[in-house]
Amino acid sequence: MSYQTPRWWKEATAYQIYPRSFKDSNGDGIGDLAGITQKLDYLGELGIDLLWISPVYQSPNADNGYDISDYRDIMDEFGTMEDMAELIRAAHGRGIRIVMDLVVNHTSDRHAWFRSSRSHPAGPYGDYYIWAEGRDGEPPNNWLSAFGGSAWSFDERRGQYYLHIYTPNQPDLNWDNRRVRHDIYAMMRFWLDRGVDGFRMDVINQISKPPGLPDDTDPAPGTRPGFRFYTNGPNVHAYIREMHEEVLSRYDIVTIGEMHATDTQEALRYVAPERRELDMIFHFEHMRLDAGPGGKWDVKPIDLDELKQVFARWQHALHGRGWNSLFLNNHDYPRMVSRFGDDGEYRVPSAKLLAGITYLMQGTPFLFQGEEIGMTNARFATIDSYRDVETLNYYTSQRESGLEETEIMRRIHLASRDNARTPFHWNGEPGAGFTAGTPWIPINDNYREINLADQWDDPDSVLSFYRRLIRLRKESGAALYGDFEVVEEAPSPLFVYRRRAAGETLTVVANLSSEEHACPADALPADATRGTLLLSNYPDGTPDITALRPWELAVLAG
Ligand code: TEU
Ligand code: CA
Repeated sequence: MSYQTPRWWKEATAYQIYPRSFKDSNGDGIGDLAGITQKLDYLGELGIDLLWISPVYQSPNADNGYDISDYRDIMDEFGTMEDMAELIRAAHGRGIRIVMDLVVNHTSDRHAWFRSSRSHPAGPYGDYYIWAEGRDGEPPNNWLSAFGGSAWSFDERRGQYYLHIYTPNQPDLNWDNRRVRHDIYAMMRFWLDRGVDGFRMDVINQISKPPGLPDDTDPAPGTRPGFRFYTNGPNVHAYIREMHEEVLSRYDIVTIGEMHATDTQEALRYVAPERRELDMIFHFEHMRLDAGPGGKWDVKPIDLDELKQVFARWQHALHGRGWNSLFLNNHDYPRMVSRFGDDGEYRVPSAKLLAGITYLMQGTPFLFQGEEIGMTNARFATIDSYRDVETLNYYTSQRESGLEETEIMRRIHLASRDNARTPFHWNGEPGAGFTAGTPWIPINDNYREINLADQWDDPDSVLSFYRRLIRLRKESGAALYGDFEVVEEAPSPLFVYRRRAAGETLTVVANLSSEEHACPADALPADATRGTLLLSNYPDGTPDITALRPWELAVLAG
């Protein structure tokens, strides 16, 4: 058993808010900061002590706030700087810390830096972005954008191409320019000095591009040209270390880097404390298991053995050497119960089970708004109900290449980011308690059956289970810091693991299938009885731990 240094952010339970869809306080159909402040009591009661709030800065919303036009101001629809100060104050008053989203791989094309860069190439911001000459009227290289088309756009005014890994409205910053980096550090200090408790860093492992911006003639399978060059690029660690020295090390904060295509070995270079870089990363190995050969839209069933292997690999690799984040959904992915569970007959037990197996591993849980009531994917009938730029671009490109409408919509129902972005269901009234007006994106039809008000006093609700789970984790040294071991005697569809700390052992027993399944007695603690049951996802607890019902979860002492 190796040692894990206790830290507040390791023991925290984090909750991601997608502000547009959380709570609208003024009836314009868009969630806002005052709405979040209104719901802090709810979050505190649930057991949340850390919020990650998706971007709230000034933004023209080409990518819902991930395109920032002013880092030092709040988006008009979300409120004012005063509302943000009030939210920080009110949260801190309840013992809840706040992490902002830091989007610094790119800005909006409306940011003052970009406006200046495109009109004054020789001016102070001329080199703030990545500009290059075309090749005979073609872009400088063959890199593709994450959201379709070339990663380069031609700027008439400047007469050059600029790089954008995301939409053309999100030009990539030139991190090789020292002044860019120091402007970003100053902006980070601006927020930390206002009481913010850390950052979730958007695509932070993509900030360093290779010299010469070469063509990618051999992209890794399932990825787009260019991706392998700028993901964990040449200077990324040097820049993050510099950021740590200049900013992060001077505050008691938490940092989480969003890192696609990052394995455990690379992860340790970011999160091993002696490296002085970041506290945690979000990796996506488990979030890519249903991507077929055609990528995220080519959805295939998740292989449970693979999921268990990914979980175990990260638990072992980081134990005693770094710290994990734990999550099964966020604003970019489908709802976890629709994806990893069964959102039909077994929605309630499978939503609980997924939370139980994920958040009892070693790491900091990141709940995504709505999962605590078991919200499901949205299956809007037509494309005009969708808002996400990635989804809309995908629809258009597939129509153009002749794919059938029904097949496109089937894929969108499975994989669209909007699945996670529909408004939170506060109650079963029209508007779902989210808004008194017209919501910016339709509300999922099932809000009358799935909503917080109905679950509040129901001891068997998904919500009540989350309350118990969060408390159990907080009160258990084994759950927080214990080591992790998969119990091999219990093959899939069972997932059984053990957490052990000095003087305490927990066994998590789960059946990830819609059929009953026997659990071998040698996979269970020797004295496993109802008396050792700490948590169950069925109303009556488990009558017999060796005979698991569909999607049954039991957490045992010992
Ligand atoms: O996402 C990074 C990212 O790689 C996404 O493109 C992801 O692969 C995709 O959404 C999966 O469908 C971050 C943010 O989380 C996302 O919301 C932003 O759109 C993106 O960066 C650009 O800022
Ligand atoms: Ca509003």
